[in-house]
Amino acid sequence: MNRETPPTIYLKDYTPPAWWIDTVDLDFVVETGATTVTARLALRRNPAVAAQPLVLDGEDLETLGVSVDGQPATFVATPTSLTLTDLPDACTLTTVVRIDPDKNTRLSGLYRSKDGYFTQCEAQGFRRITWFLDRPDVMSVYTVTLHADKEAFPVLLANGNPVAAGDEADGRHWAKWADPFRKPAYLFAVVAGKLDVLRDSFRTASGREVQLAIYVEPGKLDQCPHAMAALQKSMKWDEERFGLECDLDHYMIVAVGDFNMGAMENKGLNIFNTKYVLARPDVATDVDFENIDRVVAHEYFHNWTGNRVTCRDWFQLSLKEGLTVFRDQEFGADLHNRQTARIREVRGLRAAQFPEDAGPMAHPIRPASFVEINNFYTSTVYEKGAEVIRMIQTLIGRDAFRAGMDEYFRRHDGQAVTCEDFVAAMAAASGFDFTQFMRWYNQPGTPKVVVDGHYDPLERSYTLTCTQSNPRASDDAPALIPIRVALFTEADELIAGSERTLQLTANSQSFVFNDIGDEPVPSLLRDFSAPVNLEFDYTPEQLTLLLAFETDPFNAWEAGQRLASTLILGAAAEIAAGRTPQWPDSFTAACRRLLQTQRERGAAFVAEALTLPGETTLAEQLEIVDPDALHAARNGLRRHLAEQLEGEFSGLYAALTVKEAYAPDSEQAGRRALRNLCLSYLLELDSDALRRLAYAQFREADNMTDQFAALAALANINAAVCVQREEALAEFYDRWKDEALVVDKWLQVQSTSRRPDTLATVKALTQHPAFDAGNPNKIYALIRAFGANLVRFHAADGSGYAFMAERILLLHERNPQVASRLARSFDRWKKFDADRQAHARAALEKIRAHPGLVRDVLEVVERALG
Ligand code: B3K
Ligand code: ZN
Repeated sequence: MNRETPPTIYLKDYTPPAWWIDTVDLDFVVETGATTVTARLALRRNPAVAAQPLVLDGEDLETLGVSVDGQPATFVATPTSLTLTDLPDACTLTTVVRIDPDKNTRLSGLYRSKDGYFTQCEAQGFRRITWFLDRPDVMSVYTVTLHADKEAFPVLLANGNPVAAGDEADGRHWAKWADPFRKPAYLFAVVAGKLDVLRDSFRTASGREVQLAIYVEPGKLDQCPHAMAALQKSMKWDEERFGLECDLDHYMIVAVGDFNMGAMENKGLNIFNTKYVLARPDVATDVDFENIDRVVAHEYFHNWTGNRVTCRDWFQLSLKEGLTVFRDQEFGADLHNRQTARIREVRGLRAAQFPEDAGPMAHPIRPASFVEINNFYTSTVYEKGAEVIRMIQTLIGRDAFRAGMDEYFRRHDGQAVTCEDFVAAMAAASGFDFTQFMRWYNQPGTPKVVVDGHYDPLERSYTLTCTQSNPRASDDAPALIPIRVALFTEADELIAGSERTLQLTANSQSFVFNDIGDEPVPSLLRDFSAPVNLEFDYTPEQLTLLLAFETDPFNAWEAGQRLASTLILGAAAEIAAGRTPQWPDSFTAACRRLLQTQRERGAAFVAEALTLPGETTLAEQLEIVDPDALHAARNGLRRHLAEQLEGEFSGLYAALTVKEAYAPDSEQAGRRALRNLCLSYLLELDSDALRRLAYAQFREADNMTDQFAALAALANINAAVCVQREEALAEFYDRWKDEALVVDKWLQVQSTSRRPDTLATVKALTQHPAFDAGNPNKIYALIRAFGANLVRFHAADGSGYAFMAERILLLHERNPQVASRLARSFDRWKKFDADRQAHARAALEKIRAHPGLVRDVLEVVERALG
């Protein structure tokens, strides 16, 4: 193939920068068709490094001028570098470049979206704005001046504080901003747009007043109060839990409809996907409200974990992301419902991170190499990274963890550091030896822990023998795995004193519990104390007991998931062999008890416990997946439960009606979740009356949670005629076609439908006015969500694969980051049968052979084929 292989970057090759950039003065002249950027950089040689030329990074820049200390300079430019030799040890470099944000479809750097111009610089977008040392260990103080048409772009924002503004000729205006904090270029941001603003403020614990502002497209102000409240709650929580105060005078959030990911923590000027800002009960679900809380908090928490202390290099990404996800998880748990928060985290981890860690893109939370850093903003770096931080807290305790955080900031405030630096601060504060623990940072793969229990009646002792393995790791050395356990009697009581956190440090290790009167039932990996697959040879009776009586809600839920998984996987094998699966009455009875105890156990918990494990998670437990059999088995169990428990589901559906005015709090949300779960089970039955019930809920709901739940249940119905389904889909679109985020829901409910004609529907929707082939949210809702629809994407005839390949090739040049995310749909192609594999391989090879394929997609496809 006549293509240049893109270079691989290695962590081991890290060297400190040869130059520092102390201050940056930027001037943006925003005009239709082009923006001119003048940059004045105060450069200084890094005395710790042997003298080297200055090599700046750039991409898609048209260079208009380069001067050093006011004199035109000699330079060597390539499309991606600008090299200057023979510079004095300190000097001012001025560059003038022209960029074209209106044509920037990658949404990296400065780009146009409907209401103005926005930036995204992490990881390497700043080089698309000006020549720079675009690496996080180069930190500078920025001043920024923006000039633009006053009527079209009345709002001009940059990081820091506004220092001056004024009018110019020809109806134009300017504004100057100064950010007092040193920061890496990836935290730079500017915005020029026509935006409405919601203002508020926050008084910090030490009495400083922070001005808060949320900027949104005109007309959307009534969808901002929830995000504002979330911001204020986050600020307070970080003071209380971690003693961290906001250091800014101005904290701004700007929402934009075209954005590659969720949100971005630019210093004092966060830029958010509208999805994580805008909410009103009639347009956002309970889950949306909770996600907004979490994402607003996440970006705010980055102000300390990421911005004040940043990453030395991009391999250290989990230093800020794992830690900040852990912090937002804890915030969410405190704000909503700790039990169900943990359950959902683990559900998410198993659906996304475990497959990633078992597939071609597996990498340690700190990767050792990459081709394209944007491909490593992964579930592993984020969610497994958060699990690693959580394990640190589990091992040393909450107080020592807090002391470790204090020590981390005491040592490293204002610096760009590594994961080792973080762990060293934790070690210093706790005295814990983390040498073995570092394996979690350096090895990929989900460890498997097989546990065996042995009761000795003569000794009255119970011994748990734990054996770990990780075939994805580069060697057999053991990891340090904290395993929380408790023992229960067969008569469902927690055995006093049996709650312990075992530290598994060897490949195989035994732990003895003394003074145990009878053979106990062990509850293992309580609260999911480590991101591992734990196997224990439970009997269904033991799991039923744990589901009913385990006091750790996570492990009670886990027992139910284990029961359901065994049943579904067994049934899938039966179906594949042409037999009809049988369902044991004991499982139905356990589910009935859950429904009956929803008051005591909480509706939110019961809703989680009655949600069967997803097909993607189940598929991970199989060597070769038959997606049709798996799908039939899982839905067969749902239908069986619906038949057996119809009375209970109907009764609870009626009883759980929320009569108070809508509020997205955890109590109400829990009731809605369980009620809507009852509805979705009921719709497994072929009953016109029940479909009318769902349609009535759809019509009458005063909030999006209930309206959408009814729509989602109807959207799965595969009857030859289902008027309720057709009408609900049509009415939903008609009512919400002007609310972009609701249209995304409408697309996604169709792309994730179980119906056999889903691919045809998705193809038709790519031509629908609701779809926009350049908007990431629309692509995620329609195309990526289809890629996660296990049974439809992995259709036996390869049609799903061919479609995905086509969409990736249509998109890759326009938006490499989003195209690369679509390519990840193929990750698990080798888990399917030979015919499916042949189709998937053909699709992947077609993508790989495409001339000019962007390196983002190339890296993913090569690893998949590799
Ligand atoms: N730090 C950003 C992610 C940037 C992704 C760049 N491809 C959002 C976050 O984690 O908070
Ligand atoms: Zn983050």
